Amino acid sequence: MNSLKEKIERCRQFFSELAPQVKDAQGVEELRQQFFSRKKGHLTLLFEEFKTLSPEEKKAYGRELNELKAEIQNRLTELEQKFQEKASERLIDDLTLPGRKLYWGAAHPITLFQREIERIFISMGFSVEEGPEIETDYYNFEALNFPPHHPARDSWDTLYINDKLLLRTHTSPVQIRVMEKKKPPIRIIIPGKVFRRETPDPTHLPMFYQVEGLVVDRGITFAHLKGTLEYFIKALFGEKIRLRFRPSFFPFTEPSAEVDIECIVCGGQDPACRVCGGSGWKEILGAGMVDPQVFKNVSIDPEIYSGWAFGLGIDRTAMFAFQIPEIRQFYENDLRFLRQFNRR
Ligand code: 2U9
Repeated sequence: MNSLKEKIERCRQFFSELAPQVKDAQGVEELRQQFFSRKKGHLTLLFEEFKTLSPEEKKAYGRELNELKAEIQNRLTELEQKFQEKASERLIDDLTLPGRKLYWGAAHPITLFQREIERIFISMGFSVEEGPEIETDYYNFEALNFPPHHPARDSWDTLYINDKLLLRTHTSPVQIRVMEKKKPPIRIIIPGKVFRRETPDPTHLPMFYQVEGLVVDRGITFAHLKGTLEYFIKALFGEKIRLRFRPSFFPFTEPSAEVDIECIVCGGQDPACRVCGGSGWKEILGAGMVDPQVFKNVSIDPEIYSGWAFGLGIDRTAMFAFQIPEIRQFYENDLRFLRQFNRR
């Protein structure tokens, strides 16, 4: 009779001849049965024989037999995986299967609001301009008539990249760049990201969106500013909304104004209103006649040309329009929040 050692070797040989002939998952299962079935499996029989050996012989063959078992099991697992992958490839190719549901992306609420603002100004003959988010001190401050010691230049407000470069704190540098290149008449709006050194809280973030506008031509007056902004606000908030202009100050405009609209949350009826603080008014934008010094900085003659400009925070205004108490909700990517604005 052959020794167990020879039988182990023949069993190994036999398996290595059969394994490459397997064609599918069913073949793998048949092969497994051939070697491991409880009564007649080749390996099962070898283990039965092993039990009858003397302790010395057991010592000699135990390890070899276990190694063979592990080899065969590993190879069977490999074959199983191979045929499983093939089967799933076939599933992907199967054109008769029902399709997978596609989730459509949708514009972000800030984008929707920005597009609405753009649409209104485009309807009045404005065009939309863009410019760099990384700026020089000259374009962000100096050209806009910010005195050297103006608090906005302080590193508490401005995110500096190095001595020369900073993240723009408003989109105004784009107006300077446009005026350097283009002669009046100019009618533009500039939406975009702006950056301030802020600690995040319910109404502040270090990055937010702004839209600014600029009109330059011969004979432009404060009446044009007032009429255009009134038309814009009524197009955005409805014909019936009341608004008021208050005097204000900005380094780049003179005279300057801030524009309030009536509180759409309480209509001025709630002395404890969280949105307007009980005043009944909500500040929505700043504006003014472009300071003659700003025109001189871009070689436009202020004796011939005049102009007006405005600035509005898109996030802040969208919060007011949609009655969102937390600016951070815009940037948390919570689909339950974002889907409320999906107008598809
Ligand atoms: C040039 C000349 C004038 C842009 C203006 C404002 C008033 C203003 C703020 C509103 C809320 C910024 O987002 S905010 O914090 N802006 O109040 N901005 S006038 O005036 C310019 C800009 C460029 C060349």
